[in-house]
Amino acid sequence: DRLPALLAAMPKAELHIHIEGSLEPELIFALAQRNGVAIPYASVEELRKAYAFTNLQSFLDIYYAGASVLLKEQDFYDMTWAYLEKAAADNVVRSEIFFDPQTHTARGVAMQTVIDGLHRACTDAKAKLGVDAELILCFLRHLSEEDAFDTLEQALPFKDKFIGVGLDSSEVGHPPEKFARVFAKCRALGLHLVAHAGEEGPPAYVWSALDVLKVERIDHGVQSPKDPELVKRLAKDRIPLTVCPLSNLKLCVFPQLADHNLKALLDAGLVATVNSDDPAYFGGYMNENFLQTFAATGMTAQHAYQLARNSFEGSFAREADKRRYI
Ligand code: ES4
Ligand code: ZN
Repeated sequence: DRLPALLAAMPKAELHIHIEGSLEPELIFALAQRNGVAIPYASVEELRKAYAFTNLQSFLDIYYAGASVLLKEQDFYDMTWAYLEKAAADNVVRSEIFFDPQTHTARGVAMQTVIDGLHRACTDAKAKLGVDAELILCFLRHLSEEDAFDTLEQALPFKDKFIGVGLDSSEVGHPPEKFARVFAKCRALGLHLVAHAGEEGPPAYVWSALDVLKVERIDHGVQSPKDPELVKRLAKDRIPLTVCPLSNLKLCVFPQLADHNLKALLDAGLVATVNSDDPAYFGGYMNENFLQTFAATGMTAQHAYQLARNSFEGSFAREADKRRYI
């Protein structure tokens, strides 16, 4: 069976990766030591044992704790470079990387420190790894719209270093329309727009991400099939869904990988893609997501090609770069 080799070797784009979710326990401990930050775990093994999640919130609590070791520009660089080396090994040629500035600015880290470290790693990746990487700034939806506006203002001096904005963190109870005005401003500034919706939340959140925020892609969106009219809309407008199978498994969105609806989304003609989300926490980077999901669901080489094509169609790369792969 040559499917695993195809999955590993095919060039692909990653459209849904939180860079703070690529922090491996070993690097968390190394940075804690380097920066003199105390963490409530005695060892790498003990920390890894805490990665037993029951839902999104149970993960987020530990994810924000892990990010507390990031203080210096070099810390942000080292984290991003480690991810980009793994992406290159998985034949990811384009990556659109989410970052959560509020997690850092709330601890007194300057916006410039965050963005400069992340962006320097992206620049080096193009030259040294052949990976084309760009940044997407995410607003934390459990915080206020005012806090998001403040974050945008702090980031605008560095607007040439990120290509868009997203919306992440605790979904249920924080619908997209809470951020209508800040997304309208980002749209007027010419930034790309995406939002997490339909990960745990209802189809109504996917509708309002599209119609109120006017996003170009939906992150996750796996709850969409609960509303057949929504599936029609996603198909008609070719709205990409950045699906994250191992994330959905680890956060108990689906009881088993065999129950995942990725194959159904593709067979319905949707522009679904495969992504790693928070690979250090969910048990695998891109190729591990492809390999495990294909093994569990009986998808074929046709599905593999479709997923690779979808990843480039859905990306915000320059048209000429996208056409090289589609
Ligand atoms: C996230 Cl899996 C997931 N969902 C929502 N927000 C996030 N931030 C980092 N990972
Ligand atoms: Zn995510």
